[in-house]
Amino acid sequence: MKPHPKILDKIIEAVEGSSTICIVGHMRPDGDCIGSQLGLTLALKNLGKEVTCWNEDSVPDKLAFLDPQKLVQKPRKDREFDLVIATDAASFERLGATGERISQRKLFINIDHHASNTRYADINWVSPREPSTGELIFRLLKAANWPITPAISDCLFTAVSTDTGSFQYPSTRPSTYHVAGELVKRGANLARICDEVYQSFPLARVRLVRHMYNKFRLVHDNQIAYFWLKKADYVRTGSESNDSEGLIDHIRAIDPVVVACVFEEVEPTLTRISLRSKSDRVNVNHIAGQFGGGGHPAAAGARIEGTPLAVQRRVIRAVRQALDKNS
Ligand SMILES: [Mn+2]
Repeated sequence: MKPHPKILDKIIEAVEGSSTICIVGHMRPDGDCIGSQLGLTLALKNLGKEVTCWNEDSVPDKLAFLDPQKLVQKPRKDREFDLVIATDAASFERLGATGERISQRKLFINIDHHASNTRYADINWVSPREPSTGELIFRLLKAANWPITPAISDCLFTAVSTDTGSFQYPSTRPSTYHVAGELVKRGANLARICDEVYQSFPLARVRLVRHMYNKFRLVHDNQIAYFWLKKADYVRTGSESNDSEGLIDHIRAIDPVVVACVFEEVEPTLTRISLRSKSDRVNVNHIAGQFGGGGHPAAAGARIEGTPLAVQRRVIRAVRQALDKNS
């Protein structure tokens, strides 16, 4: 094993010197966020720490199997903590309402892999070459010699698997497979995880997928694919915002498509965009950055004010420009 970075010693020391610890994550949590939050929560509970795990939004249904004890809870008022650790949250704003609830703390640690991370805590372990925060949590537990139980392995394997698109995204490295192997060795239940996460879509989501295939548009020589998700689409299909996660991968997977974009209506004049790029030619983190958002070179997002049509025009124009500049 390579020697671990010094910052890990600082984090381990901070955890060992704390009794009350709160683990927080970003709004609309994904597999990496929930897996990292829960994996770390379980590990620190096993050390005898008093651990609270907070997220503004609830655990998506497909990840509920990771949390039979219902450890992930909505933030509450007036709690004090020796230590707060944020996982997978690129900015303080991404914590949402949770951010307002963690002001009574002695120390704040930020563990994340987003290149756009704003380093908002007292100790920031930000490693953009890592494809998931789950991999960082695994390295932390290994370096600290804190036991990695089968339940923790399930959480971290889910984190690593979901943030790499099942080990397919180019961010996947040899060490990612190594970590996944170590987690399976420690009891991660592959069959259960794959069944729950990838083979158990609710029917409402399938209706949403059908809607997406009917409505998506191709522009710029079929190199850009996009579609809109309106509130009415959720109502009509009986689905909820959670169900739209990963929908973008369907249009990303079309051969001539280089950049995929989903526009989602939040309010009549507020749109959430998700961007995916299949090529080094287009860095969608930069495009999202033009609109006040961020993420990774191949996957990023933003929230943009304006009428839907104006937002669509501005975003598609930015994507066209990025494609033309590097063609
Ligand atoms: Mn992540």
